[in-house]
Amino acid sequence: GPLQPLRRGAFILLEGCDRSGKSTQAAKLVRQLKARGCRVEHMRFPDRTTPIGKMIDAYLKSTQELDDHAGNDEKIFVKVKVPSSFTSRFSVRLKLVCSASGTSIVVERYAYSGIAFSAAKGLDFSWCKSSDVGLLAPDITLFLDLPICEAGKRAGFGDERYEKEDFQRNVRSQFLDMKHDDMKIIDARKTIDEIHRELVAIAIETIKKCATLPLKDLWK
Ligand code: FDM
Repeated sequence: GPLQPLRRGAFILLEGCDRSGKSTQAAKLVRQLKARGCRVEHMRFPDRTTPIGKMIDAYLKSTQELDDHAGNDEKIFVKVKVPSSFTSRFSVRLKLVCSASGTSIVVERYAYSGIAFSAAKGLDFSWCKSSDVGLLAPDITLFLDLPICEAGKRAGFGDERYEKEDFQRNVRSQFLDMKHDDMKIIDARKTIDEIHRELVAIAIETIKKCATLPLKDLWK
């Protein structure tokens, strides 16, 4: 018979402002996809368990100051010629490309967060974008959109450096400026289970649709 094309997994990205429910939904989504027999792994940026992630964690908790060009993300460390963002973010490409088994990944935050937060701090939008051109593009980006006044009422809001309502409003508008066909806006005011069902349906559709499609690069 004809050769079967290799099937790849999907790159499913969850984005959103702080306290929009990304971690809750990512964990539920991964569990549900596994229950349905999908091979799937969970990743997040920043990963606060890595050495650089620990510095970022301290920065976000305001216990350590970093230059803004250095504080915003792993990618920053390009500045000191340690391409850490690339090691960590390339791990996204490695996961998809090196698993002929077709493992999908559910990722919390990625280039859009880096750009939205950096631009909201006043850094030049094109500069923020430039180091992410050519990274692996998500197959779908699910933007969990919660009114900032609602986010402000959620437990823990304000614990970290960026959790201020005016700043988050700016971040949200930066995110929305990057809206494109592969970015879906999800109403994050709904219940956890309603959102979960919506995300599962989109994820399954994306996994089916992408299985034999080529990978894409961001902004190329
Ligand atoms: N953040 C996240 C950035 O400023 N730049 C980035 O590139 C990324 C990926 O780090 F305030 C910010 C966004 C948020 C914080 O918080 C991470 P969580 O709760 O770990 O997602």
